[in-house]
Amino acid sequence: QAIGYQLPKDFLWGAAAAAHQLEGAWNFDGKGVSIADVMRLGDKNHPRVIDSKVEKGQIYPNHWGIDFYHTFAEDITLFHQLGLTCFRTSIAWTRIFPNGDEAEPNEAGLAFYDRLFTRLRENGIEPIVTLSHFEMPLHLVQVYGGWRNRKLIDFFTHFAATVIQRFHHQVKYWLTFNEINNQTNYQDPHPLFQNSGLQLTVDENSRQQMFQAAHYEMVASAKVVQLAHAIDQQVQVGAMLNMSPIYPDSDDPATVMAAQRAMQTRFYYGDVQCLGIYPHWLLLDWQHANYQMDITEDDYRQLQAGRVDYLGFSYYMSFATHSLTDPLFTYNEQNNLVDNPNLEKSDWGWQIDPLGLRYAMNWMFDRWHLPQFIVENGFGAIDQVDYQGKIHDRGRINYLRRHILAMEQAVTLDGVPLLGYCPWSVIDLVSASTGEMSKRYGFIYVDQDNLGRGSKQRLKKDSFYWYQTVIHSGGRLV
Ligand code: P53
Repeated sequence: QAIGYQLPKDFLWGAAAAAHQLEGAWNFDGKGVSIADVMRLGDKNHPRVIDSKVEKGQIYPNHWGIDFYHTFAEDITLFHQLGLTCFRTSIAWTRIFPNGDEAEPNEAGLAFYDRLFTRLRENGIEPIVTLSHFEMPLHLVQVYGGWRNRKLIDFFTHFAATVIQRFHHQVKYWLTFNEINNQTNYQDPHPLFQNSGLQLTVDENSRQQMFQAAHYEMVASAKVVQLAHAIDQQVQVGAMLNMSPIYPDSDDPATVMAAQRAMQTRFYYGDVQCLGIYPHWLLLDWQHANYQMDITEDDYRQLQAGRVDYLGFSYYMSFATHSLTDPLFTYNEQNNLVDNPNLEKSDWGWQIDPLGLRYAMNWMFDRWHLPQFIVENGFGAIDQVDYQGKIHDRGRINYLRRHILAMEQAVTLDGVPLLGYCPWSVIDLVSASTGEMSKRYGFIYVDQDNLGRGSKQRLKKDSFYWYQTVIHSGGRLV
């Protein structure tokens, strides 16, 4: 890609979502129960309760989503009006393999995505598809213990081969595991469950279990890269990291070193998926901790042969760490992070840092030398509908504007190759961390509350008209 003063002509302007957060229809047409279907409604002070099965009388917002399963045709008309040239969503594994371990897929599930991708293409919108976005079959958790089990590699690659074989003419860009590195925060049960379907007892070593589960996922991802290329050389498979860069909170060298190790820890997944190697510091860390890891010689070969074609990432915020005295500088996401007094926060406490996006893009390109794709970036906020049915979401526009400018500078001034940009989200949907509807991200408002009540009517926010102009001008008018 040539370095210039503009974004490339074929730059993809899109928006993102995920199956379990918008489709609803959780038990329609043969769909199985996913891990998202047993997570109750929470809020910023009350983590979502995870049930072992669907309980009568409990509130599970992903069961209804925004009913996109039934409204996608009309919703895509709105996406087209918005001017999207791509749309990122995921395939719910449970629509294709309800339990995850079947040999034969559920045709009704495949038919749904066929209709969805066809409708997108008819509207000139390129689908970008995540294979695993926090929605694995619950059965695989109950019977196999989730990704702690090596068998999951085969189940996942069978699922991936089935959908890539079926849809490779319609879908060129795939992503394997959404935000695979959220589980760096292994002290919190939610990312372990959402990423890997892990439910651990207190006497299990959650740090070691996390590394093991992530290893199986990355081997599976590497196999998917290879099988996808064997099916169709045009297909591009990406990794997907949650990029929240971690700064030192002072210029004290012990803080700078702590920040370096924190970055190495939070992003080693990128080393494995982009370079096909485990970093030495981590192998030594495992030795030091006396972890017996199940990693075979063949696994190493797979990782090397299945390096990703591009790097997808989400960007919402940056973190900062204090200094450490431990000679290994072991990163602990629950204890080491501190507020950055230079930055403002969203109502959910997420630090707003547009320049951090440019910093992160440079950091990742220096390290992995791969084309990038921003597959999420956005601002969760409460929106008010006024008496005329208008939504003046100035805070969201301001957030996105500043991030787009930083992204453009990373491309035009720093020369980072970038395939596209997908804000989260095109339309209001169920929050992944809290299950709330009221933590809104969309350009399109959905009249529905946290309990699923409302007309489900779609309304264009001010940000809809603003982003339309951004896209139309090729990113010049922000
Ligand atoms: P919600 C944590 C931190 C940053 C992004 O998040 C995260 C998470 C996990 O919730 O998730 C991504 O809805 C994720 C989406 C999610 C979006 O960011 O918690 O890929 O599924 O909806 C926004 O406010």
